[in-house]
Amino acid sequence: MKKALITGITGQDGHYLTDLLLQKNYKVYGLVRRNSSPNTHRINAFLNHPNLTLLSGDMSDSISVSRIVADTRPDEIYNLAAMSHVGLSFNQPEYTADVDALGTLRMLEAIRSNKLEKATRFYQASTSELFGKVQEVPQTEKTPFHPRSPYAIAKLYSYWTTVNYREAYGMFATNGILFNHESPHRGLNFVTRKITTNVAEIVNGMRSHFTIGNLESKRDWGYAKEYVEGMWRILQQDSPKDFVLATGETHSVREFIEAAFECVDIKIEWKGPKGSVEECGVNAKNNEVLVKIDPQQFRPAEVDLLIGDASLAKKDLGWEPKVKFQELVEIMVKHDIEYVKQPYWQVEKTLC
Ligand code: NAP
Ligand code: F7E
Repeated sequence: MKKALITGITGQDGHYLTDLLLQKNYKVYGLVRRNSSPNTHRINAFLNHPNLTLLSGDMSDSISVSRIVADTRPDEIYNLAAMSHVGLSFNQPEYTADVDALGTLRMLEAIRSNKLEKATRFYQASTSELFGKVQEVPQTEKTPFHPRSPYAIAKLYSYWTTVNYREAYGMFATNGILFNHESPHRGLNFVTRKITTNVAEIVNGMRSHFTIGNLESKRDWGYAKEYVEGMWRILQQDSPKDFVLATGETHSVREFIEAAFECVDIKIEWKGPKGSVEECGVNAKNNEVLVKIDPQQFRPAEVDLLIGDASLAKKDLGWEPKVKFQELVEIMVKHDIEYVKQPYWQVEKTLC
């Protein structure tokens, strides 16, 4: 039985990866950080699985990271733990660097200090945010990086540390450069889930409108469930290599909003000067305002356009995403229309 250690197991990707690896008959260990209230809601369904063990640790604490590696001696490590919110990273740059940059170093050093360099394969959750102010369109494994946030800069450190440990110590250490991937398990304060839960609340009569930031930024949005399959395939190769995973399509936040409302038969019309804070989205049928602009949601530096070319993943890994933009939006809206009716929703949204 293969053993895998997942950091960030309580997050969106942690949920899907745990499901995948348990189905593949792995023994799965999850590093979980201490929280004053339960943070395992995404993996509750697996908690009684005999092949899943959660271990207490924190990526900011090298002692716990090293002890967990020593105790579990995994065949594969998926390093998914991160302060993953780009906008918030501007407010918490030091913490973001500690967890997202030094956390990766701590894990790679834990592998070395436990003499597992030749035994343990390492996957680093790298990101399309590395491309930032993009130097070419679409972005591939060869596109130069230009990070635009404390998050992206911390992830750049982790990207190169992973490459360095591969080159310096011959480790099977790889980067998956993943473009945005979403799902009903996405955190509530990322733009897709924010839109789908708000549309769900509007359609259920629980709110009249919601606010949003930059409508024009474009993202290559895929379905998280398919991306964790790519992560696993990256670690099953004969030799370590870095891969872009993306859909090859890009859409703006504005288009995401329009598509989400279309799922509930509402056509959005935009009124007011385009790109201004006075712009708003109204219901074309009755002129009711459904979307307003909130200048607070704009970032000090924005990533305007991301679109990935995952040809290498298709060629080497046989990985190609099937779920594209429209279907992804439908999956999320359909889920959230029911989700916001649950009693705990009122509590959950205030905690977000
Ligand atoms: P997520 O839902 O925000 O999950 C992040 C996970 O990291 C959570 O389990 C969180 O624990 C954990 N974590 C945060 N700080 C930690 C610490 N100090 N010690 C231990 N664990 C800690 O993120 P995701 O969307 O699943 O993304 C997974 C990884 O891929 C992240 O590294 C992210 O930066 C990267 N990535 C994501 C995307 C995307 O579009 N989703 C694209 C490219 C790369 P709590 O549950 O306790 O908060
Ligand atoms: O923003 C704009 C915002 O926070 C997308 C993370 O998983 O993917 C994610 O990072 C866009 C940005 O994701 C709101 O300005 C407008 O242009 O959903 P997001 P992200 O920043 O792309 C990458 C690949 C990662 O690696 C990260 O970990 O939407 N936007 N209005 C808004 N964004 C948010 N959050 N909230 C708004 O109200």
